[in-house]
Amino acid sequence: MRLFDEHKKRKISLLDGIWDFAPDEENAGENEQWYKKFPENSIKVSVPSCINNRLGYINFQDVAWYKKDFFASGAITVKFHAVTEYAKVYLDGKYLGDHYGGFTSFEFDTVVESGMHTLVVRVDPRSTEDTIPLWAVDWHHYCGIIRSVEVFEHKTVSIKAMQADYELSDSLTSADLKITATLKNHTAEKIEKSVQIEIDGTTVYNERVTVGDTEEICARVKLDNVRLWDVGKPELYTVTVSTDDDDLTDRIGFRRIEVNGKRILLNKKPIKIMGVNRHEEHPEWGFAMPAQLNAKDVDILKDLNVNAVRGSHYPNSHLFVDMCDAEGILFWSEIPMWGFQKESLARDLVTERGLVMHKEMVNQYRNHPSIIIWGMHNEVATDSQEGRAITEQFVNCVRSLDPSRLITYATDRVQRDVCLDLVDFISLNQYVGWYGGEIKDWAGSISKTKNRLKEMGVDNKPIVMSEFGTGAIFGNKSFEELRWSENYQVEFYRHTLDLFLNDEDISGVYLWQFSDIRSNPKWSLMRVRGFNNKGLVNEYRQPKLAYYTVKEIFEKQRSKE
Ligand code: ADA
Repeated sequence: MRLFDEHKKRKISLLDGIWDFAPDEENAGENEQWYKKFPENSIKVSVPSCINNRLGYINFQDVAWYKKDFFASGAITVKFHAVTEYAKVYLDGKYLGDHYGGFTSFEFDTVVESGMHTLVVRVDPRSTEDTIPLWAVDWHHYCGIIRSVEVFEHKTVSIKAMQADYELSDSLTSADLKITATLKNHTAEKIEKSVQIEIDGTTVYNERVTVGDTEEICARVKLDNVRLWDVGKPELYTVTVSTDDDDLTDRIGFRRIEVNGKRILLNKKPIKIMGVNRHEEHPEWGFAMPAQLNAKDVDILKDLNVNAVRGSHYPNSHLFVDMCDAEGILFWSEIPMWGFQKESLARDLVTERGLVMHKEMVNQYRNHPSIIIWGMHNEVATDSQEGRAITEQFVNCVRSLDPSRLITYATDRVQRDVCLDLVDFISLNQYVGWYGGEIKDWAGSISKTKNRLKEMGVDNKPIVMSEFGTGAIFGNKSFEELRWSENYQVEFYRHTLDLFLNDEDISGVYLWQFSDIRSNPKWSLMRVRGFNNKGLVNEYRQPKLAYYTVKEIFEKQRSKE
């Protein structure tokens, strides 16, 4: 689902709704060919959803099967917006294909006779040492078909993808825009099509194109008097590629993000990032957050006066990023590579999967103007040669696909890190005053970090505090600033935000974290209630005391700018 209609001409069947579901704890379904004969004792579940939100399934981490019947005829595309983690897809008893990676979309083209058809999906959420994420992450492994499923019926040629790249002039007043669209011919013969591209209703391309199997078209457009997309000023342009019987719409925005010495510049002006880390997660919905809850989160984020969100730790739904586009909130997107040790980083399959995840993330999300940062990974062994090798590959891959955005990764080991030269700015995850030390130790810790960056010769880059925070149990108030109290969290953010927002070398902050989240049973001894309690709001989005503190500090900071 998007915040606008992607297609007006295309025939779409949205398969969201009630599906048959059969858990396969013994992993017998493939041998027993459940894709041909679905188990009779299956239950009904709604899609999209996370199976873990059903009673009795909270820790379900086994293979499971889903089935749905639908009507279609002719050339079709079956599109899954996200299945966590590994999906094998069968249509009418035959294997259609597979996909690894839980937070990006994938699709299959095929041809069917007119009539009812049966879609069966085998979902494998099991973690191994080659999976991204690994088992031991600090979030709940919600699994299932977590985002929508659609079937497209094509008449002749479909518009598969559209990518908008641009260069802004020095004065940022005009843009050289390059729109690339991929066309796919679903008929057996070559076909001639008249293809149009419109920007905000004005036709900028109108050509007859001969389409073989697939065809890429490219329109170059010079736009003057460009309305810039900016924080709180979300100027968007609607781009539509269409033929007589298909269309594809996306929304783009023009802005420049760059690093200049120790500053991050948005549209040539230094910015102070005032952000939060946010999991797209809710205790009753898991990752399958309904649109209305995502919209409510955006309302709260605006009320909190943030100008940025880090989508920790996986690509968020397009809908949420659309909302960031539409509200002028900056977004950091990353893949779910969290906490890998060097042995795991050395595994070929891990690199291979990580690269695919980066490619899919960049290709699928690149038109969003709110995304200014691609995150390579989070707290992995960047103090090792294995860490350097994989980081180098990720950085090269992402830069070659998209040189227009900033690249970083979040490090928790700056004193020993050997990869910091590879990225545009340095992102520090530090928990002084929580896992170790006292709140008053922050100043010393920051100056130690700066000295180390100098020794390593990377002190010429901007610094962002990508994670810092304290656990506060909602409702736990105290006269003193005791750990786990809301009062300690208030004290912590008063002190740290005063320090960071007034430090010329620090380009911004992402507080850990927006809301409390359900954690992984692995950490149950550290995670009171089974939740990571460092939210400014609890898991039901009720504000803690620190919410108001941060809101006020961010408001003051905004009024200075
Ligand atoms: C890490 C990690 C987060 C969260 C945090 C914490 O920095 O990146 O996902 O686990 O620590 O709360 O300890």
